[in-house]
Amino acid sequence: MFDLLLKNGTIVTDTDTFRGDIAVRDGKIVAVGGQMEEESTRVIDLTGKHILPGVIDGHIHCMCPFMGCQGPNDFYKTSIAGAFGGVTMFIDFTNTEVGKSVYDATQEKLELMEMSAVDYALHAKVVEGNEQTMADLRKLVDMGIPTFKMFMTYRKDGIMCDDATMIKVFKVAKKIGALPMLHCESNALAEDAFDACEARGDLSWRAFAEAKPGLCEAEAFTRAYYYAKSVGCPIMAVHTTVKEALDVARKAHEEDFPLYVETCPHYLTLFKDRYDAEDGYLAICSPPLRTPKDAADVWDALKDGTISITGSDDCTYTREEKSRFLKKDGQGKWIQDFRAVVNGNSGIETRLPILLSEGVGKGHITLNQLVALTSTNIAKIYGCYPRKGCIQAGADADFAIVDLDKTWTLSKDTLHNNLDYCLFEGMEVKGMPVMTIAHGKVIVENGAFTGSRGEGKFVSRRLDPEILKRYSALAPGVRSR
Ligand code: DUC
Ligand code: ZN
Ligand code: ZN
Repeated sequence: MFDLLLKNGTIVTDTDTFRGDIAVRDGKIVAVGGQMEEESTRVIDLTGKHILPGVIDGHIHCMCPFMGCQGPNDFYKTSIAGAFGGVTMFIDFTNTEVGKSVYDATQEKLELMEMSAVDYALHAKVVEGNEQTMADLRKLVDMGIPTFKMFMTYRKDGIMCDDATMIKVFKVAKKIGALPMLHCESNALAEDAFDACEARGDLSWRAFAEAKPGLCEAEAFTRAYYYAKSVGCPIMAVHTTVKEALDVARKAHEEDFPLYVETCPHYLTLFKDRYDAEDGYLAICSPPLRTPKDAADVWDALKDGTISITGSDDCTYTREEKSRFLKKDGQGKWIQDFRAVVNGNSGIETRLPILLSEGVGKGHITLNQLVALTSTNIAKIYGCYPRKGCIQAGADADFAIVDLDKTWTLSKDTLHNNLDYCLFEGMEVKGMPVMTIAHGKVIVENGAFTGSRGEGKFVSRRLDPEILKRYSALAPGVRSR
């Protein structure tokens, strides 16, 4: 007797696509294969639908006070929005501050996350390199938190790690089997450019993008890689947007160095002309939006395997929050000052449909690559595979069911977070998550959320030593491309 039987769907993994049934008992997959006729409490006929492993969002910032703002979504709301986008697990970051231990920040954040309707895990954010921090990092690995993010910029916002701290963390991470994650933007270049903008009296939204060009990202990316290489420590470079950086990754991969790369859908579909609009402040995020040519380079890197994962970098702030520290002129127009705008945008719900439509639909990536980029590789790199990220007996019964033919329009009115705008407003997409299943329970069906607050559980992670050692452990075929 099964609890759930998914019949007649097309099963998609990172390597295969095949017709078959999936049987679930006690929240786990118990069988995957041909026609199954055993009795089941619930049987769902998925003829014409594709069954993907539940989407994992390894990069969100929820309930994260930043630049004087808090954001309108708590973890319950964010998990609901995610569920509508096929997300069955996400990973957030500790709200570490200078003078507050990363261990205490971990306990606080885990408490906030308990309301989530889907499974969750945590990365530690490191902002200083004292003895206490280094001791805490060891404790965190034992608690199943083996990934540590460092910001190479935002000095004035108090969360930047200086180079010496980065190197220290790399050394500790190497010893304890952890993976440092880097936000790569050169603080020196950014601060200098911001000062120059102020001096010439141009703090427009557009000037923001020009002040942090690809070079600002590539310099930090290259520096992080050189430090990592010199220490012999693997790293993950998040939200990567430019070819200069991707070419550095390609070189690292030729040497089989474990430099992993993430990008986000907004760098593939939104461009810096958004900053020319009066409400361009809504699109202020870091790194900034770039050009269609940059996006084409990023698609190439998704296709050739240089980029291993995608994340949303979901970091939501309302219109009021985005403009909280701005003033208007006599004509009611914004007096533009990009420094006063909190950085971040939403994406947990839109990541899968955008990658289905713009990526698979337009031939940039295959459906199997999409599965790797939205689930399997994330589980592998962040240490929760094969419990997560795959469709095989023994794994958690987490699925995103998609209808590849369904077209719809992205809009704040149809998405499920508490935002009063959507940067993708009006974008037509083809391919839609129509049902989400977490631990064998249907949590989104027929356009309704059927999950429950607090049903998500903390996922303790342990990194695969092979993936920490060599890039080819993740992507065996990729180096011979
Ligand atoms: N970038 C953003 O846009 N928001 C939050 C943090 C970040 O790195
Ligand atoms: Zn970042
Ligand atoms: Zn981020």
